Amino acid sequence: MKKKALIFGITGQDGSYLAEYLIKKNYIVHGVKRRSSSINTGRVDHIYQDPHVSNRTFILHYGDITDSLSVARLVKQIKPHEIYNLAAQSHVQVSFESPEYTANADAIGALRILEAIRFNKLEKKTKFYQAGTSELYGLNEKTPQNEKSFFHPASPYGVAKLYAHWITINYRESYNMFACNGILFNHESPRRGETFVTQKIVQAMCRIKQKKQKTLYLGNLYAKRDWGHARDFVHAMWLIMQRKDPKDFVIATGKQTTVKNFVNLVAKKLKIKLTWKGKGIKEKALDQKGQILVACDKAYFRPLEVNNLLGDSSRARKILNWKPKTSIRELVSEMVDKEMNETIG
Ligand code: NAP
Ligand code: G4F
Repeated sequence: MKKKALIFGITGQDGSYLAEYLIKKNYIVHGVKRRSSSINTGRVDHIYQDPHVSNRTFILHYGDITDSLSVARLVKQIKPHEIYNLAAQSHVQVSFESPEYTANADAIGALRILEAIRFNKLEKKTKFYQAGTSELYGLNEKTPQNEKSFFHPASPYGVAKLYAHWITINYRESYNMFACNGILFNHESPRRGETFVTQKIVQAMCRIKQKKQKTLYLGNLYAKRDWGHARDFVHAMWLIMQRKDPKDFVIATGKQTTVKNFVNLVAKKLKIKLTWKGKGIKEKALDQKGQILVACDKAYFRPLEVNNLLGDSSRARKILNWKPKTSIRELVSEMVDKEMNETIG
């Protein structure tokens, strides 16, 4: 019998890679998409199967993580072996603008799924994965961060995810459920949303190369992130769910890069020569003709910044035998190639 997985957040970056991965592993994948006025399935269109096809392995359902009834109905109807909760308002800066919605989706969303498993009496059948985040460490800058490092979230997003983290552990301990957290550090890909810094840099630098844009405006150039590839990270999610006993795992590359260095890596790949000048908000990068290609804009600085993230994933490497396959240079190369191929013409 094929295993059934239910993915909340199927239309997102990770949801699309995870769905591909599970289909290859012979699962039937059910995914939850939100109703939207414009089409939001671009990342999964290539695996879409028409409802009239028999024995479908990829099935989409309407639902919303903020709507308890839809969550409960889907869990009851599908009775999945594995549920992956990847649904979230996932943008840290946006969470300062929409803190209440972020709490509803990112914190209570996890609770809604856990409760649906419990009151449908699926505790023994259904495993639950919660998409946790390195944003939990926030102001705890003691690196590298691992499963034992303390949490000090620094945004409404981080605080909401902290609730989701602990409610997952609470249901595991209270009801003996297989419920676990992946504490994932930043992971990117050509499918990354356009307002996250890596994709924003890639898209703008490609447009600058093609003379379609003059300047890229950024916020804090000195934030340090541990950036991996989403494809490698969804593999870790699946491994976490295959264990006999539920456990929480940090997933990270263990290598750190600043935002500024990410700009340099993209510029290098595109053969754009940058010269950095100035300090603070006045810092900028010029091309050989003295044109400003990169500048800072205070609109992109956050009320509170997470400066220093670097993960120690030795537990995952030891117990799950997981390690990242993609280097940051390969990640940049793949993102730039995809963008250039799509926009050339
Ligand atoms: P993403 O691209 O922003 O995808 C988020 C997904 O959640 C989308 O499918 C989105 O639907 C869906 N969603 C948002 N609100 C929803 C709601 N109310 N009901 C149902 N679905 C909703 O995020 P991602 O990068 O794939 O990340 C996946 C998960 O991992 C998120 O929970 C994120 O917080 C967490 N995480 C990400 C990273 C990272 O570096 N990528 C690191 C650590 C943790 P629409 O397409 O309709 O917007
Ligand atoms: O790409 P970012 O917006 O990602 P951030 O805030 O690290 O959050 C991402 O990773 C988390 C895991 O640690 C996830 F939980 C979360 O869902 C999301 O996927 O920003 C990265 C860094 C920040 O320090 C930000 O201040 O880049 C800095 N930055 C500088 N200029 C900018 C910009 N970020 C954005 N989005 N846009 C800018 O113009």
